[in-house]
Amino acid sequence: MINGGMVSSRFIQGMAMAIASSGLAFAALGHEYYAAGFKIVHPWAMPTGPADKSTVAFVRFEEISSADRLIGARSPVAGKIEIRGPIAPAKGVQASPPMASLKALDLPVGGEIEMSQQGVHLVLDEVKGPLLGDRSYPLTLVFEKAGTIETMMAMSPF
Ligand SMILES: [Cu+2]
Repeated sequence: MINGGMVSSRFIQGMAMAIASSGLAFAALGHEYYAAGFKIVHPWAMPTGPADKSTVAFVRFEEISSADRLIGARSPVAGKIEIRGPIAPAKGVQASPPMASLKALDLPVGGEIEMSQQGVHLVLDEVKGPLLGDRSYPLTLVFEKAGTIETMMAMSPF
């Protein structure tokens, strides 16, 4: 009985450690969501302070096997979300191209799309903040073909 008790408590300890370390790996590698034609990796946004009314969010798309377009996003923590990105300058290359609201973000077959501050990203306006750095909040992504996919956005790039 005593031996059995010790074995099982060691076993439980081992399980707890395994769960803890898999939790760390999960956080480090980022969370993922799957559509039939692509993978959504680690949606995240910048945390906000009490006075902030807007913030930016980023998503990565990988393993795009069927072309689609991101056509919208929404979240209960923002009044509206805009897809924003650089518009091609009329001629030449500028250090920071002007940004504009985009109708859609193309997901081409074989492509890998990484949103960024200088590239395409999401702008959350009318934020019902503060959005705290150690939390996750719902982010719904709307695609032309894949439809609506519910994700959670972490408030950290990692
Ligand atoms: Cu993640």
